[in-house]
Amino acid sequence: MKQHGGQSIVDVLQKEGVKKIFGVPGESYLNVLDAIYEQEQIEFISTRQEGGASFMAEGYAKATGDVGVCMATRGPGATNLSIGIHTAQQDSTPLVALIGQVERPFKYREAFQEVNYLSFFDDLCKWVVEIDDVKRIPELLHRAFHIARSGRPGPVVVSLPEDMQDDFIEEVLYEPIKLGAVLPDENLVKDISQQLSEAKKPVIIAGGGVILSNGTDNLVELSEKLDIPVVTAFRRFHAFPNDHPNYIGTLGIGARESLLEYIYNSDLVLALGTKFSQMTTADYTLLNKESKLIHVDISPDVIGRVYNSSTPVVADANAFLESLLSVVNAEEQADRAELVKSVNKDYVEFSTINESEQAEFAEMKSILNYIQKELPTDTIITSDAGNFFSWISRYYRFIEEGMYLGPTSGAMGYGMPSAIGAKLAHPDRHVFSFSGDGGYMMTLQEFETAVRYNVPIIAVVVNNNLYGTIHAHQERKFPNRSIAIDLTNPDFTELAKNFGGHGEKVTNNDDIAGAIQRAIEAKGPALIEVITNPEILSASHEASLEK
Ligand SMILES: Cc1ncc(C[n+]2csc(CCOP(=O)(O)OP(=O)(O)O)c2C)c(N)n1
Repeated sequence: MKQHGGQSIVDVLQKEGVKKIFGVPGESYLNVLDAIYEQEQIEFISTRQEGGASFMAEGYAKATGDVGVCMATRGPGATNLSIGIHTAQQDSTPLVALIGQVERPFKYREAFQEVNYLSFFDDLCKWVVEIDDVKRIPELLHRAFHIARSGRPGPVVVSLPEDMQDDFIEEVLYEPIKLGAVLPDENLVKDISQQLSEAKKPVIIAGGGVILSNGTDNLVELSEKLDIPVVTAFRRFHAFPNDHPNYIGTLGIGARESLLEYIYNSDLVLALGTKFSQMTTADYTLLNKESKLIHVDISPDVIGRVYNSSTPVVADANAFLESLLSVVNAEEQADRAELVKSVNKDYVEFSTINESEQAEFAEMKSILNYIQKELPTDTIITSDAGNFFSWISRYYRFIEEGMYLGPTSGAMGYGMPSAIGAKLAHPDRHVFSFSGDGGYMMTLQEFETAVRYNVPIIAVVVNNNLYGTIHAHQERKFPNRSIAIDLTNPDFTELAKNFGGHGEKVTNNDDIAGAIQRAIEAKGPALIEVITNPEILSASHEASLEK
């Protein structure tokens, strides 16, 4: 049977199991849209800006563990889309971005909206491919999915010249490429088991690779068998249950000094599926050159990039854990029980919320406390970058099926669109996004997308009328010389209502429970504006004032 290019593209997407595409429609890919019209498996979620679309696809991918798909038209659409592509790259999230391109005979003339994607996206993703022959759609598009999800996952950009989509091909038999797990060398695993059993002060750093490979249960078992404490990498909280007695906290912004000291002085570090980002490593100061480092990652490119590991292992994190569990002997371990207890105690003290009597403002910790205590443990939290995040990082405990989706890229504007992606993936779970007033205003138009598709997210906007993080940086570096940080805002409550959603304002702690319950009962998109004390810059600042 003959298909035009658009039909062939949609055929591949169906075979890859795609259910949602997030994008802004454009005239450069009408054939693809028309082919989507013809079928039922894939829903096109039409967003208000391509940045929102790429964040939704990225959040959807993180929430499902499979490839997210977004779409944009030529130049202006493509450049708008790029923020989510950068985030997927830094976060190792599998994403395929399909982008329309100018007609093949018009290329290289700076034709209408022309951008050379090969150079533009070169540093932003794993692979950029332009399909200029309709016959190669099945081969190249399946390969795009394969590259996005294999090895260290990441984004792939697929450029689709408009006229190529008009060409016809015979339907081609070509199937998705599915790989088995990358297994570790057995002898190496035995050696590692020996090293771990002898270590006096070891630590396990759990990164995104543990989440992507579904390795959390095996990591819990290993940590219990060997009595080794576990720390999570920046914004990878749910790689390990935060209420486990072997959990000792998270790395990144606001990591406690005693935790950094503990890791620096460890004699053996087992790093699982982490790239040792600048944030995770506190500007590359995390590890001591004397410590042994067993670095397990699915990608050889990651190994040795930041730290020279004494035992490098190329393997899928979960496959490695399974292999290690089959050889470790729980009886033959150095005695570490007291050590684990004391570092965990330190974490629990640091992260326990003292209930507050504060009546003048609402407090982030009281909101988090409510969600944590009153809502199911599988609640999903997403966030932007911003100072308000320091409370999530310090106080919220991700346990059982609980999930955090946040940009390790530090992209503002991520929280609410990614929550939409997550809620579409898990309609029966509560999904809260947290943003500052600065970040929320970067993608607020996507609240309308949530209303149009009736996606009942709860968007929490922490309003201090300030680019607070930058204010805090300025106070540290150039005290009393604030510039460019003051904001005025619309009435967020009215804004949400104008969009057709539910909105309310929380000005003190007593309002929190009612506001969250009403937001849930609204059964549609809801916004809760939270008025916090603008004098308090972060969770650590607040904690220092309480002392
Ligand atoms: C897209 C983007 N632009 C700029 C920045 C730099 N930046 C980091 S935090 C921040 C201010 C955040 O303000 P807000 O969202 O109101 O949160 P707050 O820090 O006040 O809690 C800025 C401008 C960024 N991280 N991302």
